[in-house]
Amino acid sequence: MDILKEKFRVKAAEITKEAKSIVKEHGAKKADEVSLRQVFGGMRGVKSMIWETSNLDPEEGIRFRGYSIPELRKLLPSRNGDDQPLPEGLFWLMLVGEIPEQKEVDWLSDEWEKRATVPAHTYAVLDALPSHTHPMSQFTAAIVSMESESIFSQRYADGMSKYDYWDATYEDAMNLIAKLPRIAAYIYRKTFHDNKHIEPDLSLDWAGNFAHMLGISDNQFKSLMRLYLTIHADHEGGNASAHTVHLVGSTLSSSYMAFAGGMTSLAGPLHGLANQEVIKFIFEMIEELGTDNPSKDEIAGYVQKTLDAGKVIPGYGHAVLRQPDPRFTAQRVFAEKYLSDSTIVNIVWKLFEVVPPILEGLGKVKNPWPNVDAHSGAILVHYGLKEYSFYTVLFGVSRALGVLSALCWSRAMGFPLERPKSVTLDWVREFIKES
Ligand code: CMX
Repeated sequence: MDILKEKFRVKAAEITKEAKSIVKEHGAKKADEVSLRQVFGGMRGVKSMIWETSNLDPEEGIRFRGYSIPELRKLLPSRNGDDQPLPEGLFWLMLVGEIPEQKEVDWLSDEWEKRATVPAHTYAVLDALPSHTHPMSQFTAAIVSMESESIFSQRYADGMSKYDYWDATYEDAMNLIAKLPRIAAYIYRKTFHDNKHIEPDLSLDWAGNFAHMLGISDNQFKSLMRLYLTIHADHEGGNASAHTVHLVGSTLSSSYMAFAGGMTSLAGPLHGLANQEVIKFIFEMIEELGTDNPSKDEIAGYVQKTLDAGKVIPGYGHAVLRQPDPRFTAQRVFAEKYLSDSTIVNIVWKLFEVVPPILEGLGKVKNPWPNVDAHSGAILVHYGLKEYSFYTVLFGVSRALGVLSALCWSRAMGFPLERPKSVTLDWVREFIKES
């Protein structure tokens, strides 16, 4: 058994025992009450699942196993003096709750490299799709096509005991995460660079090699990818992509199917696709205003026009957060260090000054502040990754780390099929009469 799997086995046995006794002794205690507003309003805030890998505070933002992003930037191992953390370290932390040592992270980089070969038929599936297929649809199709390799599905068909589900899920999670950068890079080079692919550099780490295969050789871009793939990894369990993986996974479909479900969810413009929408919005604004150095007044006018047309301002607002997203701030810190002269980054910073008061003025937006998607595209454009329809794939590669480590926990803890209750409007009418 590999070192990470053995650590997970021991932790999971301990926590599962504790969880069982909590439910036995305290199972009747009320964790929440649900209002009709929540029933109609997308279940905001309803406490309804266990998610160990991260937790989101409305004011403070995300903490991964108790650590904030600035803390992780200091504590997680990095590569040869790079000042950004390695996503391998975050995966380790999310899976077993411990900050790994450098040698453990190096082991994980090597382990993922060993598991990274993508089946030939997956490339054939991608090649069969028309070139105008959105990169997120390509990404999802590729993931579904690899279900044929699922160890969980094979072992289940052979009659696996439920006590071994976690083991097969761990194997699938590790294999899938290992392969995602190659698939994503293949989609990018096929769609935007005449199908000219770049061989992996086996001496690099997971994110660095991904940056290399995308075809951007700048070392700063490798560093950015390490940061990017770390901060997008997890945002507790209730967000749409994570919750989808949790729901689909609860049916015992494989990690491949559950993760593909999560990716279809991430591909919506109110969620992960907002990262492409932000850059599209900025490009269209530059075009309409006829300048890449617009004044704050010009930006305010364009924002107002967008709202008047019944559209949202992408990259702003959040279902849980009530402050600027620390993932936005982490990217801003990176950009302040390396990209303060970038025209497009400066537009993002001006939007940060202009948009919140306008959204606040609408009197209905609960969070007028920027989210993670408000900043990411501008940095990518600076390094030459301008094809914004690809951006959500980058988000998806990162999100695998959180949702698949959480799926290992769901399987280890033996969580049942998820099945909340829906009600009809007739039920609501009766309920109102009676209450
Ligand atoms: N621009 C314009 N209007 C906005 C807005 C924005 N950025 N954010 C919220 N609103 C509006 C809502 O559309 C809603 O209007 P109606 O009452 O007319 O329907 C009202 O304000 C109240 O919404 P809310 O309670 O503040 O926000 P929700 O929890 O319903 O929605 C979110 C959250 C993210 C979908 C919303 O803020 C939004 O659409 N933002 C823009 C898209 C975006 O950036 N999404 C990415 C989120 C991060 C991620 O998942 O990656």
